[in-house]
Amino acid sequence: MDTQMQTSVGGTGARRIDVIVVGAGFAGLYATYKFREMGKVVVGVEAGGDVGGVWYWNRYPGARCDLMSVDYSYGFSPEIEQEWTWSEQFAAQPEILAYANFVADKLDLRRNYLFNTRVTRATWDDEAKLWRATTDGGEVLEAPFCVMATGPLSVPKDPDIAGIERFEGQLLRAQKWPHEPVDFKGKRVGVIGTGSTGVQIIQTLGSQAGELFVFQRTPSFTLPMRNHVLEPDYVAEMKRHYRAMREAMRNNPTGGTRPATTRPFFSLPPTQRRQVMEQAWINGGHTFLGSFADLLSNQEANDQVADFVREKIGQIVTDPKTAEALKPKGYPIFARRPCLDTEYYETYNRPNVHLVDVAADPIVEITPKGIRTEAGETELDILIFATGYDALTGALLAFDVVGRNGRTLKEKWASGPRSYLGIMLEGFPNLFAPNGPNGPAALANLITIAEHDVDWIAELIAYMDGNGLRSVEPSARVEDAWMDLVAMLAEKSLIRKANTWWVGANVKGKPQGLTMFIGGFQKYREHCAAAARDRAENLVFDRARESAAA
Ligand code: NA7
Repeated sequence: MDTQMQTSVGGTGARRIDVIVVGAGFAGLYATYKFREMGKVVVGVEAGGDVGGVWYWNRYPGARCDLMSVDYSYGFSPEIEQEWTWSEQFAAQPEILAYANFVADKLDLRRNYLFNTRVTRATWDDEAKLWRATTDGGEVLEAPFCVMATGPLSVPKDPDIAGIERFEGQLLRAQKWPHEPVDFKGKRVGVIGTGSTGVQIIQTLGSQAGELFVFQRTPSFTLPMRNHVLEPDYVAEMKRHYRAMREAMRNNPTGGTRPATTRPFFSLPPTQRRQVMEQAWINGGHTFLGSFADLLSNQEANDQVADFVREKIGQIVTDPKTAEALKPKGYPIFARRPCLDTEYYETYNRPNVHLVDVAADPIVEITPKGIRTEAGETELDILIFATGYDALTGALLAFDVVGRNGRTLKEKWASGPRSYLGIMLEGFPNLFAPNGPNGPAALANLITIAEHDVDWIAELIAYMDGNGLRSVEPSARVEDAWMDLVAMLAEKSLIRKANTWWVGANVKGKPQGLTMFIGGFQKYREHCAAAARDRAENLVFDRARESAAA
């Protein structure tokens, strides 16, 4: 760490700085840059050995972002936009990690970070108006502001299956993949999990493994990604038009450039609807969802699109029994995050790839040699968990965050996460969570949201600096109103009808419910802008001073 960042060490042994940033993913890196540009002394704390967040950890074969590279990149620096060149429409993990490194180098961000370090506890001192964060390295950081850029998908979740520790083969977790290459040649490989991660691993390992066994509990709907190399002419054009594209992204419900229509499904006659769906299938990507406006609100429209995709699965997969097992049923399409694939369904036509339908033949246990289902044991050399995350709230609840009057975040969120705009929390002054729960995170582009949220926070901090204010938190009234709005919108959406991480269903004992703002990024931005305009009404500044004056 740079010596300029070594600030005063008080009598308590704590290091006194201006802003603590937890995380060196895309939100954390931008926050560190932004606050440093404001003249603040920033220390970032990151559990990984380097920058990149989820892209640092997720090195599994086939890892790739299913948002377009142009969208899934920073918009704050025209220089970075011009200097960095994406090679594919949908970038693979190594390229995204290289991009994060490029940004960190260019902006010299590493000097602000403590790597291989975790925050173990963060406590608000209401008298001193400071957050005090303790790290597992024994360091104590004190700062008026704490930014939790801990990511919505950063706490891996193992499957709830007995016997994991007894497995004698090689056990690999997608979200903590080894840095060394893994040799799959001639090996019997098992994969548990068929969400976005599992789909990417399966389609990649089908041609590498000796035998690949897919233990599928819930099939995902997956649509063709149609990834391709970006031609130099297109890249040049894109670079000329970045500004206009970023503006369009800011005004798009997804925070990306994907078009969204206002056309309802049944406004078109059946033959035209079919044409639109065929075209969406050919175009690939998430364009399907934007082809009709009501796919997440009209069950009948949703059913027809789901039937269309099931029909495609039946056409691709040659073995009728396997095709049937791969067809998702019982939940609306798009209510579980749709995956984008490259020949995922085709992979099941390979003789070395075997689908084990564990909904029909449940897993009993993991044995020293492999996996035992009710029907028998499958012996494996390598077992891969692609079993998801304790998403949205997991990282913030993984350590003690103690707010005003000693109330912990675990207590505040005992019945589910509550926040204001997904950024601030009543009772937790000067604590900010870009991409936090109850915001649009996970339903829109996380980099666009992160940049927006960090800018919003920075503006608030600048306002406080300019007005001699030391602490801020939302009033209980505005937080309740925001939560009512989030719940009211969620109630209208088909998303809550599937058991997914979106609703907390994948973690035993977790409060269930859709805790994301589903009104779209553009509307979210409008809410945030309005909140900033009416700051005095919505936010409580310097509570202590107020009560002293009373
Ligand atoms: P997901 O989407 O949460 O998928 C996890 C998968 O693991 C899912 O298919 C689960 O089946 C499966 N799973 C979990 N536990 C078990 C057990 N015990 N037995 C069988 N199968 C199990 O995580 P991903 O990492 O794929 O994707 C997360 C996000 O990252 C994704 O949405 C993108 O936004 C990027 P289940 O559905 O619970 O039956």
